[in-house]
Amino acid sequence: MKIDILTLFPEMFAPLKESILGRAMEKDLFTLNLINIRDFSLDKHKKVDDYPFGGGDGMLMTPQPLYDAIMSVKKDNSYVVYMSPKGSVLNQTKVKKMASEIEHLIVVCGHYEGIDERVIELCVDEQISIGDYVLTGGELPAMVLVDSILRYIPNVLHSDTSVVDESFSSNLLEYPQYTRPREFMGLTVPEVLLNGNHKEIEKWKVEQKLLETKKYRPDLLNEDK
Ligand code: 4FM
Repeated sequence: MKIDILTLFPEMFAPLKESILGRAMEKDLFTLNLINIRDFSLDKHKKVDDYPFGGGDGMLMTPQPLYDAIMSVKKDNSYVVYMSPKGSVLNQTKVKKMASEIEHLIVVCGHYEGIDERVIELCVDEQISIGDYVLTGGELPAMVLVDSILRYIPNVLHSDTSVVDESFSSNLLEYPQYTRPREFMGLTVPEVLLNGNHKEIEKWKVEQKLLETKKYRPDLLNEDK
């Protein structure tokens, strides 16, 4: 997959270059391109914002730099997403679908009080929200979206099995996990995990997934996905 992120603050995306995604990028498992919208401003002072018609708080991103930035990367196989609380809320089903279907993802990040509506009308295929709360811009949501999608790109994660039977994919939460030592602060590891009976261990894991889900997220048990 190729991903272009359009933003006024490309330096905010440093986290994507660390850890798992950083190593995957070095191995060319995907291409991530950060584009500074300001570079496309035709204004002599590289201005990218202006006052909203009709009044209102704060500044809006003007359409010209944003439109030109999108058009500079958009091709026939591109899918343009604008991160916004107005979008439908992202879930794991959606993440998987995007990972498998999209060849070229363009993520548009707004900042200030919003972007000119005409850019959405002209260029945006879909608005996506990461949850019902309001942030100062689309950069953090874009990182959440991209991170969640890239986990499904082959070889980004160590084992490709962990993606399959993980929380939410089975619509269940993960079972509790333990590593060494066998006793910590007086608390011990469940005996079944130590006895080497793999059939019994698998049965325990399934039971625990159900118990964890009932305890922490009962709403997930009657959710259509
Ligand atoms: C978006 C602020 C655009 C300013 C935002 C502009 C959000 C969310 C969000 C804030 N995006 N899910 N929740 N964006 O809060 O996706 Cl211009």
